[in-house]
Amino acid sequence: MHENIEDLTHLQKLETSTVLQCLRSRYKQKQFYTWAGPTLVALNPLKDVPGLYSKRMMELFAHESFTYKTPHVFALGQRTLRHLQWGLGKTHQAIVVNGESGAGKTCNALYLLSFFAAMETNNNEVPNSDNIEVLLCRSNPLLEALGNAQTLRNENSSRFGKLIRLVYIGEGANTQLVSAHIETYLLESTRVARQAAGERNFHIFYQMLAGLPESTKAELDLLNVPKWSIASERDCNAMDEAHFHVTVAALEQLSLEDTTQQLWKLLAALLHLGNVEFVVNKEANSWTTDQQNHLESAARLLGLNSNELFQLFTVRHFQAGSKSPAVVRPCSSQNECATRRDTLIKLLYRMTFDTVLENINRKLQHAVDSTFTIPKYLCILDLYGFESFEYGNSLEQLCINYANERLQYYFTVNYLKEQQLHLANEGLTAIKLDENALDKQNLISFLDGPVSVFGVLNEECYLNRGCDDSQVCIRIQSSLNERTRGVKSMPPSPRMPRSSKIKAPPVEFAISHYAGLVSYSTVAMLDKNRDYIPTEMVSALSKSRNYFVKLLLGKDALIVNATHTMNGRRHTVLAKFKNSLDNLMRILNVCDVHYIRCIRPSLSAPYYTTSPSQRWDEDYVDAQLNACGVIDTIKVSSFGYPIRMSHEEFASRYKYLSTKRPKESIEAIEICREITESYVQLQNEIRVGKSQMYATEKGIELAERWKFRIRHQAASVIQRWWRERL
Ligand code: AD9
Ligand code: MG
Repeated sequence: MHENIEDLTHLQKLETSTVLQCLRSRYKQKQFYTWAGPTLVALNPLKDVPGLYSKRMMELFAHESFTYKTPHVFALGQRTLRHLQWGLGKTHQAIVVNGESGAGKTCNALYLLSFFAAMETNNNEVPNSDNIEVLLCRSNPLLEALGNAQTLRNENSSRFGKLIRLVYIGEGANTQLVSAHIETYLLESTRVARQAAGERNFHIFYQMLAGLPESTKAELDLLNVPKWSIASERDCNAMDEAHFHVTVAALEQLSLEDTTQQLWKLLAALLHLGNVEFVVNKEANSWTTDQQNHLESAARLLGLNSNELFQLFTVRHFQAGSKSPAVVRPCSSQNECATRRDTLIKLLYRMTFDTVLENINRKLQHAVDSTFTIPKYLCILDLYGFESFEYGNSLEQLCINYANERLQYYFTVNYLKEQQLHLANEGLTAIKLDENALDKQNLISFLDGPVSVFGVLNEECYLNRGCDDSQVCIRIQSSLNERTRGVKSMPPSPRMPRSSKIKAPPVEFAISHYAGLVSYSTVAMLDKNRDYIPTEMVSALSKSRNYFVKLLLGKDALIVNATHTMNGRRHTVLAKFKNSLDNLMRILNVCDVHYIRCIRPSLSAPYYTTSPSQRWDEDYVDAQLNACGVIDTIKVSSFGYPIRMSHEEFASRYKYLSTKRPKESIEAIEICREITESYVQLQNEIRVGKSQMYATEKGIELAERWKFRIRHQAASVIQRWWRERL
């Protein structure tokens, strides 16, 4: 039997196979959205669906009398907006969009944003280009140009997490959007210096190479260069030039024209820096380069002296104490020079991203006079989904999966509480909840608590005692071995060289996340966590003749200083990330949270496949449903009573077990009560709720068996009656 219903929790049998069946049949019928209780499951159509997000559709969902029962992203938007406008639930609202890479998080978040923007435009009689909703929509292509990239999974993958906070004032129909703020999380800045095979750098580089006029390219020394090592021109695609113009238009519309020229200058400098390689001069115990032209161009564009710039890459400064003079020593390997060069590239890119974001935020921010009105927030969270690669999961994946672990825990706790309330309202207080769902807290403290994976990685960075990758791994494994639930030592990965005699030292540890087991590699993890920026680099940049570089640094210098803790230690990447997630959780805590779980039906690239059936990979969908907790949600909502049906249906199905007959004068609920009360064995297996029946598999099996027996007996009685009369 195929059930095609709009809410998965209404499935008669709540289990993975029926959920999958239902979603598959809906997908084939081009029904891409389904409720799972209050959560919206969004299947990625992998291509544009005419009319699905049209203006007409928005109007339909925005209509006062429209109930938001039909599953759609606009229905969730409308429900959230109603909560905010009419003060249903908490004052502030949040929508969390999650799912794996390419599942459709960013698309759904954008549709939500355009829905909220359209609601405002409806309210404003004359749309004004300075309106927040207009500015917000315009800022998106710019942020995507700087923060998105083509990956193996997604041609437009967001490489940063994003929280858009919309600020409203007023009540009911007079609620009005007045201000907004965009917060970002952990930009994947390593990508700017190096990309995995088959992936690209951030879009902006290719847009610039494809779209800048020749005259500007000449000014930036970008002409006649056979190859850029950080962003090959050969990787430019047909759309980059068109997207370049969209980015430039966004910069203009946000009145950031000033920034535009500076931005090209800085990005060109990064391209030049990426091409600088290092050659050792053994006699002079120093380094030279064959790419003097690129070094000169980079130095000119950054407003620095080329010699001084080269020194930053090739010479290390040590300082024993704050009062003792610095000791200077050439770098010991080509690798070390390249790492220092990449540190500068990453630092400059990160600062550029932050500065553009700051400018956007400045435009979006309108002072809200809170004397007369309390601002209400509506937040949209588009955070990277759970990630697990076969090899080489590193600090980035640890952060991403930790964030998902915390969001999932938050969801489970709150959802459980809501369900408890729901059951209490149903008059079923005696039902015990599955406390195991809360066990996940152990794993979170295991990741970020005082004695934890983060604890070890941070301590080693602070102590700086030269622990190698394998020692770090052993420390993570051994100091935490009492908490075996979360961590297991892993055999060396097949890529690691193995010797039959020498046992390879461990560099991998595994964590059993709610979404699956992930094996992490400790190779270079400490360096990534330390994210060391040499002080001589900061002081050289502060002397730049380019005011934009100084501007970038002025802000970041504060950050660099601020990243020193009380006892003079720099905050690590993990410490900063944990901090920003703590803040995020504080925001979510004061919000009613609504969820969109995005599911990608198969790994096939958008547009390339033709028939919908080709685009459905059952195992892959199953894994995602588990990973983003949809199955959990449904299980939680069934609490050991997975079968639910209306009183009427139960009464009509099991009328044989009752002495009463369904009649208009007798309410179905009375028949249900009579059945469960008269069959002692059913009492704990089938419960009568105020709005529906709750049953276990066993309860239904018993009821069916008795029904069969009674019908059989009745049939025999009738047969006997006839036989006696014939
Ligand atoms: V990542 O974690 O940032 O790599 P997302 O954000 O989950 O990822 P994204 O929204 O970028 O995925 O969607 C990936 C692609 O799927 C898009 O580029 C579209 O081609 C396609 N997509 C996603 N959602 C829709 C949709 N609702 N309608 C049509 C869609 N196409
Ligand atoms: Mg995205």
